[in-house]
Amino acid sequence: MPREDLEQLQLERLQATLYRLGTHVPFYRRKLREARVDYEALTSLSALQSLPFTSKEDLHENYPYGLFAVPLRDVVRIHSTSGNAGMTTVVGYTRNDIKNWSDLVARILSSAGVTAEDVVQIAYDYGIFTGGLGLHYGAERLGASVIPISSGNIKRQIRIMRDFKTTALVCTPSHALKLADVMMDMGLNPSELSLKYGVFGAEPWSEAMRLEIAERLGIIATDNYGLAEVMGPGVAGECRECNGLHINEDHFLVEVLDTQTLQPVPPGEIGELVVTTLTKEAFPVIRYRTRDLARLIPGPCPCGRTLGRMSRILGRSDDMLIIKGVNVFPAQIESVLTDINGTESPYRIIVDREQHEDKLTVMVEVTESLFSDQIRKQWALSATIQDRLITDLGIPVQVKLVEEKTLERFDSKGKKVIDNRKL
Ligand code: DLL
Repeated sequence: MPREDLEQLQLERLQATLYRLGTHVPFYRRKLREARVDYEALTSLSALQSLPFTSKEDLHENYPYGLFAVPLRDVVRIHSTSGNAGMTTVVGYTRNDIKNWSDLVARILSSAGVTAEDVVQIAYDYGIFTGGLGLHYGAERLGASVIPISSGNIKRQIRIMRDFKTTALVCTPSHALKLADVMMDMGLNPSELSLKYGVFGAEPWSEAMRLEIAERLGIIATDNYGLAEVMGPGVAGECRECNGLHINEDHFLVEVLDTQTLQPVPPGEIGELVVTTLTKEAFPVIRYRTRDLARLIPGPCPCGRTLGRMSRILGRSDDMLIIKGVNVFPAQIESVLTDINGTESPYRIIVDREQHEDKLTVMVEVTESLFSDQIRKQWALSATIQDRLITDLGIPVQVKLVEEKTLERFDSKGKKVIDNRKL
């Protein structure tokens, strides 16, 4: 679509979204009134900059259904971000939202090279996380033959990949490398497989990882991005040029803002992605602060698509970590420790990547008396902390108790996190 037509479509859809929110969601009605936005008189996309922001905190304060713009009767699906207890975010979809979502994910798979001829194996978790079902519906929409293998039992995933002649693999990039490792252990050469494409997302990765995956699995590896708050996968994805992710701009307005001033950064510079949905019915959001850092890539793409491009995700403007594809906030860990110990004990969060698998270790200081002579108590405490963390975070955690005053004292939370992964 020519840019001019696209912008006209965006404007019309933005008006409709604001009308929907102003009419049906008290939170937005109030915010729009406070910002003195006359959404009925909106005549240009530049008005976006006068609209209020939406934050994760706004979502929490209106938990569970306060920001839904339709009655539950019209909601056919409910999802959440990959984060677990304490930070749960609930998002809903109407039948039409699911249709649009499927179309957009199909578009992303198609730009990555996947067609109706392909056998697509989806190794994302099939659950409340948007990855599994989101990619599944998109691949079906494309007409591909979909294998909903989900995330467990890696050897079985590989056997099925070989026997069912899978041509496209859909999962996190670290899972792809893990699969390559296990294939080696099984004595299976990836050239015996039928794989052609890998469509990867849901966690940060690097160009070096792309090259490694492409080489080891003999595939074209593309990146795709999304988040539950605005839809799930389907927001942006790479074409086979592998040089930036095309943003599905007919459904999302993406701004890149300076994290301090919240003003647009000069074109091509890094800032925080702020997303406004244009077609969502059940859960539209205005200027959602994703906290993901990226930059826009100016200029047309040789593939011919007119949709603008963004870089891969280059970092976060908050302290969220993505461990085994799951969003984890240090504050969740801290609150478990405070709950169990009654006070805030010094701790350290260590994230490693061993054989392409993320490992989370939490080191906690305990009093000298407990540390020196009460081994059984120590084990019990460490098991209690571990159980609670596993339940709250939804991923495996190793807990190590250390002697008082072993860990350096830091004021800032950031320094309590040691991320050794070279992404
Ligand atoms: O991860 C949705 C998704 C599923 C995207 C499958 C792509 C493929 P959430 O659980 O809400 O949703 O987590 C969203 O994950 O804000 C980013 O920080 C991170 N993220 C998602 N895709 C990428 C990517 C899904 N390609 C959060 N590169 C986002 C880097 C990514 N980070």
